[in-house]
Amino acid sequence: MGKRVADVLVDILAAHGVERIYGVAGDSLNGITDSIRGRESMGWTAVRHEETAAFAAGAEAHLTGRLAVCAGSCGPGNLHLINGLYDCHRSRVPVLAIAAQIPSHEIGSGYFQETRPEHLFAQCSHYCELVSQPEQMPRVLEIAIQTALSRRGVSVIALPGDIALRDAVEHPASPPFAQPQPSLCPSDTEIATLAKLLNAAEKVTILGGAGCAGAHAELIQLASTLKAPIVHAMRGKEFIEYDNPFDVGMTGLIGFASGYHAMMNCDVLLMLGTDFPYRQFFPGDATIVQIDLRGEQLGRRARLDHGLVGDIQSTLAALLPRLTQHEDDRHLQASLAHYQKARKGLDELAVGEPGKTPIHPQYVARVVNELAAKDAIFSCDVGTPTVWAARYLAMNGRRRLLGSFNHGSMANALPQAIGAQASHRGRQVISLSGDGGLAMLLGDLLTLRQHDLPVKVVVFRNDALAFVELEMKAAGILDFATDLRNPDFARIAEAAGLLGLTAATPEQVRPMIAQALAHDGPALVEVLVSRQELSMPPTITVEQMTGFGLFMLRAVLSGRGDEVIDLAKVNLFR
Ligand SMILES: Cc1ncc(C[n+]2csc(CCOP(=O)(O)OP(=O)(O)O)c2C)c(N)n1
Repeated sequence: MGKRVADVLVDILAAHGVERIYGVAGDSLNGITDSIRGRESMGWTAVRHEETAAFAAGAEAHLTGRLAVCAGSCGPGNLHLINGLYDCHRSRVPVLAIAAQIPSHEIGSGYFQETRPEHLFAQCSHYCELVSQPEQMPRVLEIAIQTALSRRGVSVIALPGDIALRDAVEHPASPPFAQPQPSLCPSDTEIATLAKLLNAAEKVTILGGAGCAGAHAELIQLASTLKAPIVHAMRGKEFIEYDNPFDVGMTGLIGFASGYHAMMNCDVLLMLGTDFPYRQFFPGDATIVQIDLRGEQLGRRARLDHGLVGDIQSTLAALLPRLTQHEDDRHLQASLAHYQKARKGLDELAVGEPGKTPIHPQYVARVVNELAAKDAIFSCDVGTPTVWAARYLAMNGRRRLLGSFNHGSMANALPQAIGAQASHRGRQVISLSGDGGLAMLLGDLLTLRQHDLPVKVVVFRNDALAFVELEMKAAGILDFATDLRNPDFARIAEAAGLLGLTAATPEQVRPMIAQALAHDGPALVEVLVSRQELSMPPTITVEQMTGFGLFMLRAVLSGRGDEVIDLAKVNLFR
């Protein structure tokens, strides 16, 4: 039997090093699943919800830098991919989505399950095309792959089930070539101008993001030459925080005071490969310089004095020889001292006071950090788990951290852990899940057993959509609609074939997390944590401050004065 279009598709993916496709099977995907069946070099990673497939593919692509693939059957099947694909696209990871389509001759008739994937996915992809005849293959697929890799984002091909099963037309596929890795550096004149500016500056602060990946040595040398504190954005954490004597933590809505002050007190702010989004956390009167690989990012978040296009590693390598060593380190020392104080304050919150319940979630994150492997891969749910990960997980250059840091979607952590573990069987993978987040894609707990993925899920069970509750309070609104009436997650885990544990007291946290990490298989530890731990930004705006005042007033008037006391106990400005 000759090759079908689906065979050509799977051949090409395999030739590009794709080892698995995440998805949920369906009639319109039969050509593809049938082509995968029996292959050694390609597997089908069945999940229980297509959104999980997209998040999992995104995690794999983030960790490997290579193409990862997900698939959904026609209509609702691929529609379920969409939120995960938005996340992949906004995180700029190379993912190909195969959106199966209804029979080609029915398109336009309002047929059963008919949707228009080319329209649906247009906004969350760089390339999105319908394959309406076999002759388009393999070219459309090759363009989709190359676009996802070179523009770093999502490509979608909509493939009707009948076309997938048709005989392929003999068009030789191009063999995959090594992806180009150009260095991009600002012009000599621009580098000279920047060097002059920095040499004359007294108080420089660096704000680094994910664009600093691969430039650690240059970044540290830059900070050392300029005596500059380094603040990092959340996506920069895994690339910047480690082996970094200039680290002063984070700023922004989930950051803390030292990062905030280092940014606010500088004369020159140097933004390196970051799309840090919060305008209110930028200094008003400092000179701001931004360097980014993509020109369209320049000036997007803050008023700029200078914008340069270049990759961080090449740009810093060109800049460093032109810089003079700064001797005055007062700004650096003040920022580091502030960081130490902020760190101490955060660490003091991360304690398990014997017998005191509910447990501080900070303590849980700290214990996870202490017990996790040196090369663990973490994922954290949007909500307070992201705050705890930002504050208590220490990166070391080998650990990795996954989250929904640009798209901000709940329920990301378990699916990302699935993608991380499926693509890195030997690594320890830990999902820091919210109870709301876990429940949202709870069905995919079953995937851990289905594929024997030894993911460890730590559930911050606070019986609330706690982050939203905090936002309500900050806005002066009484919290409402945020209660969660939860099941016993440990028993659900047990029923799903996982080790399931519940830590109800601080004394149980460490041994249970240790037990889960040592367990030879998937495990879930739910920890009964406090709902009212404030993960406040380092400084809050006047509107938010007014909000907190308003909340307290309303709480008193509605007989919830005890909460006011709880709130008052917390130092908002740590
Ligand atoms: C898909 C989606 N729905 C809603 C939101 C709004 N939202 C942000 S955080 C959050 C609460 C998360 O709750 P949970 O997972 O229990 O974590 P917690 O903050 O309670 O620790 C919600 C509803 C979102 N970001 N994404």
